[in-house]
Amino acid sequence: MKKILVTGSTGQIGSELIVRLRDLYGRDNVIGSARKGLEADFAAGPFEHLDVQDAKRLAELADKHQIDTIIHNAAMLSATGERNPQALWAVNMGGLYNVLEVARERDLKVFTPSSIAAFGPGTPLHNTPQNTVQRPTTIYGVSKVAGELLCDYYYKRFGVDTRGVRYPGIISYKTLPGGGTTDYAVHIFFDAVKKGKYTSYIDKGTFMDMMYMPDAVECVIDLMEADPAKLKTRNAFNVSSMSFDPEMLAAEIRKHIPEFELSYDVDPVRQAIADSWPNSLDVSDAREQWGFRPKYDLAAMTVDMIKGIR
Ligand code: AKB
Repeated sequence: MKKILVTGSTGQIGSELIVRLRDLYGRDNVIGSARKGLEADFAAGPFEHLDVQDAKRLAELADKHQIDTIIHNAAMLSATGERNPQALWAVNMGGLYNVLEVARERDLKVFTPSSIAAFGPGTPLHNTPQNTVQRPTTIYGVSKVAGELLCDYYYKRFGVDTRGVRYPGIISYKTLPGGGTTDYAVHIFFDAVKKGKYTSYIDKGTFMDMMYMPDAVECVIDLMEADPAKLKTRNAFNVSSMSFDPEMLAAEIRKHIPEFELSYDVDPVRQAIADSWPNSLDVSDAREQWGFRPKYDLAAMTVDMIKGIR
């Protein structure tokens, strides 16, 4: 990667990823982009307004900046998607299609994240394999399965160097998530530190995969720098570094904030989504093919989160 365009660079993952990319590849070699109206830090490095549904503008930016890689993060998440499925399809699928077409025409590399949402009922819940049943029940999940297949197709049919991971819930104290089902695992830390209590919209006993932001950022770089000959999987790799339910997370937080209280007010929409997702992923393909080695487990992440928020 020499000249990188990051879409959705003001979002939860995009805004932290771009900082690391600029450290590694040089400030002026990493172009941030987001829709007009989203807060952009123009002082931090080159930034362009881009709605990924606008194919012409995307192509113009690729040419203007002589891009060789697109890291395509712009997307709507699971809970927001259920409120407006039509908009999600237009943004997630329209955006990815435009990115792949621009990449095909210019021989660019593409990273695009899939998600644990690409799984659904019928998928093995524990140690979910890389290749298994994918019958999601959310529009977000449907867009992720379609996106994985589209990336696979562009790789096989046109030779576009497409790479991706299935992100679990991503936890950070620097940027807040928006519109996801796993967001509770971020909010709980802020409320624990600031109020000493949290009301969870996800029920006890609901396990989901999670990852700490520094590992989520590093895995994009590791995957994009991996030797293409070693990558057998072109749809999206299972990645995860921990799996917990709200009770387990609360118990870890109580090691640092003993008075922390957890209560529940379950949201049926997000609970149904969480219930349809795996409890824990098998990440062995990512380990074997490009050396995925996350650094943070639940204990290490909890220490860092609480320190960061305080
Ligand atoms: C969401 O909850 O929608 C996302 C995801 C797992 O893709 N965090």
